[in-house]
Amino acid sequence: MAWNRQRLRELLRHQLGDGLFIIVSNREPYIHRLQDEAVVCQIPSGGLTAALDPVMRCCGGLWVAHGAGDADRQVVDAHARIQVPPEEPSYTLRRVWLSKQEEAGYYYGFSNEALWPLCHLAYTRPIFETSDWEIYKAVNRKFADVILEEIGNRNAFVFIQDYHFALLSRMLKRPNIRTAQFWHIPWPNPEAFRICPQAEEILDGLLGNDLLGFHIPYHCQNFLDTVDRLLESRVDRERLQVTRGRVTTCVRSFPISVDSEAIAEQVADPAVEAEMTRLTRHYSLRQRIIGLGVDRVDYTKGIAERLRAIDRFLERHPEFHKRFVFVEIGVPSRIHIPVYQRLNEEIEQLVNEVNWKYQTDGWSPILHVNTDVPLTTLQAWYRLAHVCVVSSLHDGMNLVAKEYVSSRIQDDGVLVLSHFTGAARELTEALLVNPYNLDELAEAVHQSVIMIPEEQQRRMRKLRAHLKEHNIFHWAAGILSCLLQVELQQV
Ligand code: GDG
Repeated sequence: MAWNRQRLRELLRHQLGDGLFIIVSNREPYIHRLQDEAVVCQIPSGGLTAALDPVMRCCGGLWVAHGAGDADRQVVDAHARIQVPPEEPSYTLRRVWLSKQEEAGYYYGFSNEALWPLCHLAYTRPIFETSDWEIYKAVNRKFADVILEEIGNRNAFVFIQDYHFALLSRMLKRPNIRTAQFWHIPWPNPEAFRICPQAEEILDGLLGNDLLGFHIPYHCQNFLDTVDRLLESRVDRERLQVTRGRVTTCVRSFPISVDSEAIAEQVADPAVEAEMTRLTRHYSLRQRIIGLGVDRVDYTKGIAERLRAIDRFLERHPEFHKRFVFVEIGVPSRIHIPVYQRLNEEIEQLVNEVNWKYQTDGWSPILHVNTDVPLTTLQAWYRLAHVCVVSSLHDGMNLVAKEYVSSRIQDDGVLVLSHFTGAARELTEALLVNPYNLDELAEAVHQSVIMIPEEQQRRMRKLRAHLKEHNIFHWAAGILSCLLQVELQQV
């Protein structure tokens, strides 16, 4: 039987006992902003929130995160807490306040200028500033203090998210606390990782966890190789665990996913269908073949490569002029970092160049949407698109690929997917491509637009069947039951 909300809830009720369950992440699942002098609550886009909110709704507990919204302070109680989601309060959000300087050093600096490029092999050089590292450590300490205050002397399971908190588990180490950490981005090989001046401290920090999760076995192997090479410890490759001092850390893969059944229901909603009609009219898309790309604008996502491939496809196949439109939805992110500013400019320029080259009779091949689109609109695009292109140069998993497949309720459409995503290990019925190979990517776009309906269905059915089983609850149940077992063994 596939994992669902109910089974996950039972697992947690059964195994958690009276223990407190805590999630820690940099980004909060709900953010309060001021709009036209009123406070509005928004759900930030990004893979992590989409994945973990359904889990938290299931089990209650506490979510600790950076309070980043300009109205966040107005709505919390004296302990910086608020019940969420607003429409159906089911768990507590505890906000941690960071100064501009802390945000600059910990988030933009060490997390996103050092660790992000270090772990993604996308040929962007990491920048290691000692001052950023000092702030990163201090912010990890600040979160640890908040969490310890919340836990008191209860038993607690803390589930830490991502590369913003490499040092947190070590700081939380107490007999009443068990921690698991999920690293949402790739782990590179030891040669790539060892250039980091703080490599040993980071590895030592992560080995404070009882359980450390990555998306795919390859990232686990890279992590074990890195520890073996750089740190005094015992690496057991049979059992996939590392012992350092008196702590043993299990290292396992848990491929993250989406709530595929919920997505299939949501996209069939009349509101999504009305939005499909509106978009088709508004952008004159009737009779057109629609291609789609959706990302946070990031140099790891291969957006420029994708746009160049569309150019190459149109160059080689003029019969698709006026028939094909590629919709590129790119939400700007991390815009305080210069390399991201340059990337936004590069994409803007490429879109203009390709459109200028081909546009005629009211047709432009690329429709560029560079703002965050509402969920209903995103789902309408997923349903309208005949092909979705995910061309990441390196990506831990990539949830867009899984959302697109989950939205294809008529079993049609084609997914073009980079080999260098975690998702490519599972979604093998996609057209798998090397995004560095422009001709191959352009050819995959061509193949998908000429693919006969029977072949589309054969592939899409297999992809959908896989996600029905390997959904977000399967991921959460895997990692949480593994964490809760760790507790039982060690008591
Ligand atoms: C990291 C890892 C891993 C995007 N634009 C809009 C929007 N989105 C949503 C998508 C999707 C999410 O953002 C992006 O998820 P990804 O998985 O592609 O990417 P990252 O943010 O880089 O996430 C990644 C993930 O963590 C989870 O572990 O898969 O490898 O890099 O959910 O739908 N949502 C809305 N409007 C937009 O304009 N509503």
